[in-house]
Amino acid sequence: MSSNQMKLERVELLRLEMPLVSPFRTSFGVQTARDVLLVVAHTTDGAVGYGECVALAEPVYSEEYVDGAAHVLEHYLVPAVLACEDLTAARVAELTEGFVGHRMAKAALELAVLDAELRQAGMSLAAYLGGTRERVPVGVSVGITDTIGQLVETVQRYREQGYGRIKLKIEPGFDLEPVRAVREAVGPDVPLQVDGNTAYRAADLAHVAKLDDLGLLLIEQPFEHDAIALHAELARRCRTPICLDESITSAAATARAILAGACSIVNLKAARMGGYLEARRAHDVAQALDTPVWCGGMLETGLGRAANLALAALPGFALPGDISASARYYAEDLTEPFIMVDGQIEVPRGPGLGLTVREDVLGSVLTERREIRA
Ligand code: OSB
Ligand code: MG
Repeated sequence: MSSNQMKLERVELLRLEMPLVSPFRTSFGVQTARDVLLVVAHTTDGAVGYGECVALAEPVYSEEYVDGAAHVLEHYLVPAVLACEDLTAARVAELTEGFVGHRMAKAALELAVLDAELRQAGMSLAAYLGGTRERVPVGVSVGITDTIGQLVETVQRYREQGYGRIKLKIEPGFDLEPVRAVREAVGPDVPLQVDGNTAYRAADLAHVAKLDDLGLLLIEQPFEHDAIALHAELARRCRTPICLDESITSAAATARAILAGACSIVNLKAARMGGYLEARRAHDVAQALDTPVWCGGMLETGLGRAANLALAALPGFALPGDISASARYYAEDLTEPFIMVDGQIEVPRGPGLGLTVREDVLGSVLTERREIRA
């Protein structure tokens, strides 16, 4: 075996119930806690790696959901990888490509193997991916509220905490008026963007295009994931850049969306496209097409956020990411807490994800543990 090749001895699937500091409402519904699935890879040499699966509890952001991800990992993906005698993270995608879809589950497994590989090699994930920055600018994603007053108050609280860029979740019935109220409250210079999470339909085109008057940095995914032509038509009607999230399921999908004129900015989420290695390829495609990217989030714990910070250290990440400080999500994070300084968070430099799991916190939120052996 060459030096970076490994064999897995066992894989643990951990389920955690992490209470959120405040409910997070999108057009998909409300989340009050994060139902986290962690993949822990143990190699025969004693190396350990962690991968956080970002699938939500219900199949509303994409077809994946956390019970389904746990099932496909236990019965299909993990056995395929456990059987490999000369494993590297780069091989996980080919070992599991016979199983269709399940990109978030595959991404979590690949990340666990990659973390183990890099911890063994003493290299950080940022260095492995080709990150060039030591800290990255971040923003905050603000959920839908019952009243416009509550939204303005929430945004002002985040502004006081130092968040430079604000993203507002919108849906039909909660869009022009609340966004205009926030714009008036924060003034013309604060970078503001919106995210429709696929809640709008073709008949809403003219209405969505009215967001163009609000001085937004970008409009994220108002229409369904496969509505490429519709997003391209919106882009023709707006000066505001259109950004896609749910549509971007691979590096190839990144190229297709950009070349179709459906977006001029891309929200990169590694898990949505099957892993950090595919996300790196999507970043390179976007760079080749002169299209800026930024790093999206899925309310990750510190482990998933460490990986996102490493990705966001790449040169094409020209806009602040949805990578907020630990305190925005969890009273007790799974890792040492991430802190924001001057609107930026430091990229971890230790081997692999570069952080340790706080076993006391893990013990207090653990709801289920399964082990799969070779
Ligand atoms: O669309 O970016 C999204 C959370 C869950 C599902 C989809 C999205 C989000 C967020 C959270 O916006 C951003 C974050 O993790 O801070
Ligand atoms: Mg989004």
